[in-house]
Amino acid sequence: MFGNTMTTLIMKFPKTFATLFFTFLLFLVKIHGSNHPLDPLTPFELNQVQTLVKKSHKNATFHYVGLEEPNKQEILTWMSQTHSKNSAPSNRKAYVVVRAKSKSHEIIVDLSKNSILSDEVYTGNGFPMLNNEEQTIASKLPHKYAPFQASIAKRGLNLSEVLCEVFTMGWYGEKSDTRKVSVLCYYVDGAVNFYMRPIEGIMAIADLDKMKIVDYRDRAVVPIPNAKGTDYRESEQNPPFDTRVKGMTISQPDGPSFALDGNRVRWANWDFHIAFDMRVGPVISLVSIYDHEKDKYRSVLYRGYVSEMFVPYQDMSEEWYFRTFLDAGEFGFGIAAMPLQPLTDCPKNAVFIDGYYTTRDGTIAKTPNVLCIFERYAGDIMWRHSESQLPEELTEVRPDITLVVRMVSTVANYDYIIDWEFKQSGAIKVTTSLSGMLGAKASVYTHKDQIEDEVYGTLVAQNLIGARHDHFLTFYLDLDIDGVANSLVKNELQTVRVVDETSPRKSYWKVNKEVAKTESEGKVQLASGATEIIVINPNKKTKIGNDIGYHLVPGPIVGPLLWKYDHQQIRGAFSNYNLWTTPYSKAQKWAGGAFVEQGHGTDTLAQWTLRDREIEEKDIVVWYTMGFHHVPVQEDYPIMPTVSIDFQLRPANFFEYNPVLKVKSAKPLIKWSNCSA
Ligand SMILES: *[C@@H]1O[C@H](CO)[C@@H](O)[C@H](O)[C@H]1NC(C)=O
Ligand SMILES: *[C@@H]1O[C@H](CO)[C@@H](O)[C@H](O)[C@H]1NC(C)=O
Ligand SMILES: [Cu+2]
Repeated sequence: MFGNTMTTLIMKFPKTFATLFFTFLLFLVKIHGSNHPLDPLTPFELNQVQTLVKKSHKNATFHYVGLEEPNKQEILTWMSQTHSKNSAPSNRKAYVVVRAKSKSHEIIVDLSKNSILSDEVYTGNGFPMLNNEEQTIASKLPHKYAPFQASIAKRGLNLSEVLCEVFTMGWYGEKSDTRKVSVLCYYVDGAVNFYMRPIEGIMAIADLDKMKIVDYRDRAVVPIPNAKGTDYRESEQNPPFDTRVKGMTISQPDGPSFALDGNRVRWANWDFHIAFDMRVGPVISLVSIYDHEKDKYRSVLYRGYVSEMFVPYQDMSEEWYFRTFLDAGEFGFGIAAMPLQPLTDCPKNAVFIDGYYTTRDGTIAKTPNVLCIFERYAGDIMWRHSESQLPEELTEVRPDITLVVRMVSTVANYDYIIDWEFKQSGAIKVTTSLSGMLGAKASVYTHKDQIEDEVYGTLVAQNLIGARHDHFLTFYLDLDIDGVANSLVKNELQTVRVVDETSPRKSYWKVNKEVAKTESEGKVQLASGATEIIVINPNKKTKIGNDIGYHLVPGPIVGPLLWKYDHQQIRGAFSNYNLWTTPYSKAQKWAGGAFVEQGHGTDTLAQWTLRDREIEEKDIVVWYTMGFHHVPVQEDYPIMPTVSIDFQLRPANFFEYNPVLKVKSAKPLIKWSNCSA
């Protein structure tokens, strides 16, 4: 859903000062060290895009502006040759999606030459991402619409206390040639948690290009749930209170152990690049890890990010059935990102990075503190052993200190916290944590015993049903395990029956290695049993002969519960498998396709992989879907305690032995002891 425009700072650039400005920005670029070909577009470049595009499309509205990724080979060459000389990349390009005269345009801007390279009208199905501003404007349309005013008056409500939001409508087989959205409303009336106070039974449909209401329904009058008990602000809570815990903090008196050089991060044995994108949020690139045995950095992950999300609600009523959101491609996971709050969203030792993107008319928006990076020590153990069998007892323990890159995206009611956590052991743990508000529906019911029909959810408070739904997040993982050519290995753990008399045992299990040859073999439904997923470099082995690889360790396994041929499931078909494997293709970046808003699901992973391309010993991309089925409970009301799901990439015969064997415990804190003395 959509982000909060209040938190974005719109910076308008006076064109008359262009030259001065250019010089200033060059200076900014220099001091901010934007010197990497995968850096996000700088404010200067975003401004260039606006100026160039508006020359040919005066009234264009902007829907996406992002880096047009250079060819992978160029990047790898740059990394190995130019990078060391620290020269800035030439050949910067932007990929731009605008609407002009009711048509979607895909434009490539050559930023280095300050010209438009190509401009093509998109003629396929589906529409671009919504921008924040059109959502804000559309959400205010009902207030000036007479039938809506009458509906509000009929319910005895105060129109000034009504707040509406824009919801995308999916696609259910109809002709979809207009950018229509539904506008659904809540009754604020002094309550900040308006999500718990929906005005049920009313729905306006707006055309976003014409920016007017084109359809309107008032079907039923449903009681508005009570405001009492909905507030989540500390200042508004009444006794009894929970026991207050004592304060706690992280202290790094000697400073952090990571170095941030522009967008490049170096910490412990890791080296990687981070970027912010208005569609997918954080993008992690060129991840490599230092191997002291080989005395070099070895590649692990070329690029990783949330390529799409799918949140289908399970309520079949007229104002609800279409709520099957593709949050990244419809609302922009990056646009919806919030400025991180120091000390609470990220600990005291965090370093923050700002994000820039474009608004409706192409001017720049800034989300300050959109990403944070911090070292985490949560009292966990990296490895340990106590030995009491020897003449002298011994205990060796290493504390686990890790590095986290975090973003929080508030897609309307839901808050998604995305953590990329790097461990010295070579593991990368990716966690999605969910909090915020339930998608809730007003109801006549005040007690469960009254309910006899299907209400599609849980009664979480009087007159309020928390609607059932799923969350699926599909991660793009272009793994380059010690090089580009990789293979996907499915290790099937299989029970073997011992039928002869060779052992007193009647069974054991073994590992059956299967190398996926084509895309059809690269689709995996993990729910089926014991399958280990390993991406290997088939051309490299350890000294003792094992395949060099990385293990994809899944979190809780979920699969789709909807019928495969249902419209929303076709659009969200990338959730049909826990894992897909494709050969790298620059154009295939988003699991649900480029134009997902009202799209027909013709550009998803499910479609691409029908070609059944070869994936053995190729530059492969693994698409992993994490998720959970959400059956709401009363504890989710009025705000949900965080739920986390995760997966890990862990070295599997990548190193010759435990890569943290020689890790020393953290340096003693000299300043700290002085300080406390
Ligand atoms: C741009 O919009 C203005 C105001 O709506 C209109 O008068 C003008 O004709 C439009 N220009 C183009 C090129 O569409
Ligand atoms: C409606 O709400 C507005 C804004 O809160 C308030 O100023 C006004 O007095 C209210 N009107 C009525 C009739 O309660
Ligand atoms: Cu949920």
